[in-house]
Amino acid sequence: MNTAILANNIRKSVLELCHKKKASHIGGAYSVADVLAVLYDGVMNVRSDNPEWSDRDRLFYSKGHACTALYAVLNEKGFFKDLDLFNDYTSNGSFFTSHVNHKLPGVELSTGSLGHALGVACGVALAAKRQNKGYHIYTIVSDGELDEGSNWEAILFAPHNKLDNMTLVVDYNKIQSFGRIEDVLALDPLKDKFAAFHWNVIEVDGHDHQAIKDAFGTNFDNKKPKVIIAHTVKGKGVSFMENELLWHYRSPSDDDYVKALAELEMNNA
Ligand SMILES: Cc1ncc(C[n+]2csc(CCOP(=O)(O)OP(=O)(O)O)c2C)c(N)n1
Ligand SMILES: [Mg+2]
Repeated sequence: MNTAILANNIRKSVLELCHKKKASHIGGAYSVADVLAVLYDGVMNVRSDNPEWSDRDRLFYSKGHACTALYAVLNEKGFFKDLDLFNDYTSNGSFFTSHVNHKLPGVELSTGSLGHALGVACGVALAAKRQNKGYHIYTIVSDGELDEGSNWEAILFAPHNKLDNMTLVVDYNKIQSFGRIEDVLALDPLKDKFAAFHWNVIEVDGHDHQAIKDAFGTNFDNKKPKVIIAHTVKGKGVSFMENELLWHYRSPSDDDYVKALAELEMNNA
């Protein structure tokens, strides 16, 4: 399966989950779908048949509200062979909670209270360095999430400790829950801010799979951590959801579901 098909399958699964369970956050799941597809299609060294393998690469997925995209890619990659994502998502007693749950195979950290995963990732990266472990630590944060001060402590900490075994991805979709980033709390010039904090910075179109792959593959050899600022579109993949604030919280109606699925099916034709 190529990454384009994987990304489209992620989007179809997300649609199914959000429609069937009347769940939110489809917009943020769609903006990050391509980054996840590339990460899990050969960038990250993980084993679905042994999710706790000690030398695995780690992903700390901080934007836990957009759990459907992470659950979808793990499902596609065979991490949930003994589980039933589509039936059990948000059901009482299920680990498929509506924010990311670490009790699921392949999930490192429960997230949903924004602003925590990058600090945890720094700790794991520091431990890996001290133990001479070769695995890589990935973190994905959303853009609105960068309003949380805890992120900036971690952004200071990582270069100070020469954590070049870390890669951070910012899903820069320019929209948070109640408004546009530039209106609520502007981040630009984001690249300059990371550079001033001594990170290696790469900016990419977060829907261009080759560009994302190249960014993950770029090594700087200067002991600094790397951040990939992925310029994305909230709701990417379904025309009437793209760049629309509404789709942060709205779940697809029956009519929306049919229209959205028709668009996604066209990509597989
Ligand atoms: C600490 C904390 N405050 C508030 C919320 C409520 N909340 C859920 S998503 C969100 C913002 C979503 O915008 P963004 O971070 O840009 O995510 P994305 O656009 O990728 O969905 C907020 C404030 C939360 N989950 N955690
Ligand atoms: Mg956002």
